[in-house]
Amino acid sequence: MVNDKDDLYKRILTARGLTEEDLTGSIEDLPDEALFANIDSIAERIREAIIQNEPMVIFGHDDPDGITSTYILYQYLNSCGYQRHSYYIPNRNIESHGIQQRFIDFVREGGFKLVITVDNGISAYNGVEELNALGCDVIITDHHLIQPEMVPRAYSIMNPQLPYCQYPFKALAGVGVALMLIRYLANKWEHPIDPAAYFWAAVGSIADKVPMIGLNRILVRHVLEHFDEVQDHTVQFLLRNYSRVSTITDKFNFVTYTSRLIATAEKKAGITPVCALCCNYRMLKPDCLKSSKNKRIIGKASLTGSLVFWILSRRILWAVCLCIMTMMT
Ligand SMILES: [Mn+2]
Repeated sequence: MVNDKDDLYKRILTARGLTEEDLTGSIEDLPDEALFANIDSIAERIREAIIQNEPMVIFGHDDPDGITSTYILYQYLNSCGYQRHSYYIPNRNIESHGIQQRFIDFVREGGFKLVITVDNGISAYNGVEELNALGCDVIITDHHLIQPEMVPRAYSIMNPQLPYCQYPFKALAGVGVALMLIRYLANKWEHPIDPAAYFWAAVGSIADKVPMIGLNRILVRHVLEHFDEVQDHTVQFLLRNYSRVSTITDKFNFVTYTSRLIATAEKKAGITPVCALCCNYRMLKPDCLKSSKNKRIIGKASLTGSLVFWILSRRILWAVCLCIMTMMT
């Protein structure tokens, strides 16, 4: 009987493409981030930017994976006390994918000296050339496949798909790569990561539909096991509007619910991710709601509040009610 059970267990694992380690590994077992090619030069360049107080901008892909990547890197640098970093996510209603003229103009006008791409950039050869011509260093962090003829001449590139990259787990989402960068910085600078970064990395990874094996699975399980440590305002806000979360299944459902909200918002929301990231929902006025569909708003606002608004923007009426209540108080 025992053998039958063992056999069944192994068959289930095989059918799902899993190994025993996928189910037992912990966050402490993750590969050393130092195995990422170029990561040390990237950390050094970011440290230099912080020490020199250089203006830096995070350029994110306009999908849930890119939004969460931008969010966790921005928040980590915030937690380090850095105050000159900003972010830019193209508005898919009016801009094409990748580094386009609008962003190059934004960098020129803002006098940015460093661009860090998250979840995109590995094939932005021309865009990086133009940024280089402005005297701006570009760090690429990405997980997309390499097209050798398109690899930009960037300051440095972090991507597990690089042929010379020794990092063993290749199926990371863009936000997984961003998280590994943050983990490396946290280790090097002895400055802890907010547990919420793991939560958003799990959400972004699920939304990006990366295979739930190896590191990705460990990440999601870590979040479920340490769910109560996540004090992020956005998560707390969403939880207040969600049914009771007590069992591990409730927690898993909440993580997948959040990833679906983001994915749905990204596909259907008239209010685009960039507007949502840049508008603090508490400051939102009906005019902004009306115009935000086609207007690109760039700025440095409360990312936490704005992520809440963005998620809520799936429920426009709800957001309008919030605005009215805010104006009345
Ligand atoms: Mn992605």
